[in-house]
Amino acid sequence: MWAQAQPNIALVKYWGKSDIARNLPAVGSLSVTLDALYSRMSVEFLDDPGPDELLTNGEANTEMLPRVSGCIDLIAGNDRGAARVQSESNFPVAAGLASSASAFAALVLATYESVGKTADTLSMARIAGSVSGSAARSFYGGFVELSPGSEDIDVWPIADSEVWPLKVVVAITETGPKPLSSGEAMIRGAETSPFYDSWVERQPEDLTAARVAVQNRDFEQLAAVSEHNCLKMHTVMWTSRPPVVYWNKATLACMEAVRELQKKSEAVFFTIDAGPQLKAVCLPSAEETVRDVLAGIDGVVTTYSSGLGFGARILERL
Ligand code: 2P0
Repeated sequence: MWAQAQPNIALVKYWGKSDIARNLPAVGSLSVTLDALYSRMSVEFLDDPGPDELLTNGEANTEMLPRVSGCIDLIAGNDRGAARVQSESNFPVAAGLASSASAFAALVLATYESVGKTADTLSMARIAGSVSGSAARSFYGGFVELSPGSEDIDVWPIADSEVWPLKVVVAITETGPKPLSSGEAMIRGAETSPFYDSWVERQPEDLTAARVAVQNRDFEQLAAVSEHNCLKMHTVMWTSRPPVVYWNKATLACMEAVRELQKKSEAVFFTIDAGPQLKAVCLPSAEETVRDVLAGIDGVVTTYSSGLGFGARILERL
């Protein structure tokens, strides 16, 4: 039995924690769930208590194993047989493509299924979110909003993918792992960036603007607030001490290309996460042009094109 979840891309970003121990976000966020990229997980419990095992695309993955084991403990307890976990994904991990979001959403669902427990989607999303904040959003499809709350997060879908079928073109500019995890970078930003407090304070107005833009299918408004919110988050990163800069030359070239396309009235905007990849969100009519332009930029290794997809689910067969 396999569970599948897709990565999500935040248009209004999660950056900062209000409670590091419980991994509670300091700000709300709004994302789109992708359909073309996936993580699949299967969890099998053995009779012996021996160490857990994690195979990623068929290879032993000791780096991610402690977080995976900890996540399984939250559902199955730590007095359990060893877990044999297999994971597969069709995109590079740890490259600013939210691989932890889809991986932990799929892992939580696969673990529940394997131990034969049931839980509502929000409870599962909360468990996934306590391991990786963005994973909570991958339980839902289409446009998703997450609200921080003082005790626990709330997360819910605000519009289905069919309601506003936007496209996302991802330009991969580097496939290696990122230099600093987003969790560490967020903590550094909260401690050292002079702009962190106003980032947190101004987040509700960006969330409202984005939510209203989605409700009204107002592409221009969504573009304006998303680019603004993305650049604000990166300003917090750049002004952290020491600074956190995930971009490279090609990231900037992609951003400039998106600006040029906008001048030609193409319906497209950019967003960038904790990595050097640029995600161009566009109307279906602009997808081909956007992909052609981004694929032709020096330093762009490959591009992915995706529609918006569904939340985490169990696969009957692979
Ligand atoms: C987001 N990111 O909203 C933001 C934008 C990266 C940049 O959520 O520390 O790896 O495990 O809770 O889930 C990165 O998220 O962070 C992230 P942790 P996670 O998508």
